[in-house]
Amino acid sequence: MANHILLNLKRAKYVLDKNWIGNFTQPSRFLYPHQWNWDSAFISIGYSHFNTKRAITELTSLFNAQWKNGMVPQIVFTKKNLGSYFPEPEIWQTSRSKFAPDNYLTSGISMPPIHAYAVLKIYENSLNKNKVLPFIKWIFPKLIKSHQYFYKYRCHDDFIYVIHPWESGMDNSPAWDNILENIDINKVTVPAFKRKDLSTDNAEMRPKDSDYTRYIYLVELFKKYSYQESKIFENSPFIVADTLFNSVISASNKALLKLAKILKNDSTEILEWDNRTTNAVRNKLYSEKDKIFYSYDLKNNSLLKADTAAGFMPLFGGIATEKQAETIYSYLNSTGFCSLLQGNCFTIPNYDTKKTDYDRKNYWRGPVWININWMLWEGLKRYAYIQKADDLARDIIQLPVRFGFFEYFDSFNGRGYGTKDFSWSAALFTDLCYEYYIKHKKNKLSKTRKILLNSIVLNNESSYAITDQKNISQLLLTKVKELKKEFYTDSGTINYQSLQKSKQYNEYKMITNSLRKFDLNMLNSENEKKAFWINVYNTVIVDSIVQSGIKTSVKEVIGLFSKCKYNIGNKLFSADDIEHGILRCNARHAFRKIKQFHFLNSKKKYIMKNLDVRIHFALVCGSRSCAPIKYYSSNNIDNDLEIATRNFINSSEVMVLPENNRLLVSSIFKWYKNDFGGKNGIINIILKYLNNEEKKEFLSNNRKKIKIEYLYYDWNLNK
Ligand code: 2M8
Repeated sequence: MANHILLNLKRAKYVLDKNWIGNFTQPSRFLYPHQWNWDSAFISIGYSHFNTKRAITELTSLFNAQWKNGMVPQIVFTKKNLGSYFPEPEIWQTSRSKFAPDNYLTSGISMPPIHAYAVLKIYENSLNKNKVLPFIKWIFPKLIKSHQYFYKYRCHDDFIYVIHPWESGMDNSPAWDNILENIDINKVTVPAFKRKDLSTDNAEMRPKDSDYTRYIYLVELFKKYSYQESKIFENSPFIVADTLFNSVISASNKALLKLAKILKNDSTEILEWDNRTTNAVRNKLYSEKDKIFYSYDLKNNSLLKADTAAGFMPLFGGIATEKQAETIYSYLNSTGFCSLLQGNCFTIPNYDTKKTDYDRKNYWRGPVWININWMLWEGLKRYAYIQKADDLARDIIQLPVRFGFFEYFDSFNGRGYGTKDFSWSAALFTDLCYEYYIKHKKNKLSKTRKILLNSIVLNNESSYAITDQKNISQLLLTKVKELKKEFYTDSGTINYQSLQKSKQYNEYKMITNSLRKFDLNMLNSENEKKAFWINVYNTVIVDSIVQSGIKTSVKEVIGLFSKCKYNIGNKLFSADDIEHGILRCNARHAFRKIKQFHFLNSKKKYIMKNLDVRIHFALVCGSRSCAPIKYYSSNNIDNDLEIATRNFINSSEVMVLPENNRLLVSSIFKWYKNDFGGKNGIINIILKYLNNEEKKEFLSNNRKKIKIEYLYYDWNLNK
């Protein structure tokens, strides 16, 4: 595991420790000094990996302040910090409600109920499940009660509705603009107030005063009706079926089902909730034309057409049908939201960057949020959009590593905005590091890591498919194409499990066996050789993974690249032989001191005459950070390598950040720095292929000033 991950995990822990005040964690020490509803859930997910006790205390504190009707409040105030936030208890006056808790000061609204989801994570991540069980038993009825509250008091046409932008979590989302603008603020008296969230340099990141007037207008209205739900529903202008909120409750319903199973409790009611929400969202909030889900204004019976990240959240809730998922994915993975091949942006901004009112700094109107990315990451995995999920995960990790644990980030230059040392950024960063590195290392690698001491010949069976040598390479490539069609997903990843069991793989093996009789002298031109060896490299890797039963990462087997070999024309070739020996013209492996082929090695005669650095964007080492796998033909090899290189350089593996004088690039550039010709060579190749003219100009004018940093390499399997 990269050292910088360990170092930054420590930093994340430091942020959480600093914000921990004994029984809960402040979202941030100055801007948000009390306990927040969904923040606590996200934070507890971070703790669940290294401090179960704290994760439990965090949620226990929140649920201790649960209202008598089941509502979990948006804010639980800490007496000793009163006076530093607005609005505080004297504005909320929650004692006007008969349901307010007796011994706690809280606000009078709620937030997206992600707690059941968090509780399940705490259980799943705990090393001693029996120790956690009493907490699960304690909190389960409270979680049920909190969902019952929504389905009983806050449900209309099967939608759970929110009564305040603060309840949605996305306070000043463009989705609320119309409703807020149309509020006649003279209907309820709004007292004079003084905001506490503004400092000398953050006004452009925070909501406007006119928004705050409306926020407080709504609070005054709630007070006027003593927080009675039916009165609020009748009289308030803000009654919204929020797509994010309904997706979150749906994800939590599904978590509740799992918790009920663990506790052997009845789950009929939960199932019924989940069906109601799922059907309502699927049928009424989806716009096939706009490729997104919208929130719905229940007062005016109209969709709130703002293309925000909330519109993709039905992936997180497991609500979208496969067809809907496919459609919204095509928008989620488009340039408006920083697509996979776009490059030079961090994914996903909270609002379509192409909209005229997209605002890269203003919170909830454009920047990238770690919690939203995290939920979408979970959702994308649920629907098997693995490459995109990894892309989001990478940015959840990269952004804090490069720019600090900020509240939100600029999608185009990564700059952190809002408050510093923000708790959920640290917590969810921690979660992803554990998911991608630590757990993987502890649970999977250490148990299964094998060392290959002797060579394994992968094509060593007696069955041959062909006797006509001339056709072998052609056939092999056709078969690769066939396998690709069948088992490689659109995003370039491979479904290894089904591949292994397939008829096609058996047929493919018969061809690889025929390679034993292949006469390498038949490869005449450099192009023929290049295409042949790239394809063989990509197939020997697939075969090595399949045959050594790798489950999570090529790192599970030490020696995979050097000991798994193909017999080709009676000579054994490992992936290292092909890459460093042949294609890189007998160079050194990135981590070794000597050249691949010893001076007496008979394979030296197959070495390419010239190194074509573009091979680095075509060789697929079976990991998530590699280029997507493709078939290369000798006729088109030049063009194909041009495309592969252009795709790679314009993907998120290369980021030019003028504001910071930084160039973030894939670790491939670090390992093969010499192949590229050092720092200058790296800049040259990027300049040659980069599409974005502005960034190109910056790069060429600032060669000396620019600092190159390397992105972390994800060695997890590209399955
Ligand atoms: C922000 O909202 C609070 C009000 O709840 C505020 O601006 O004062 C939002 O980002 C919200 O989602 C978040 O839970 C809260 C605390 O981090 O801050």
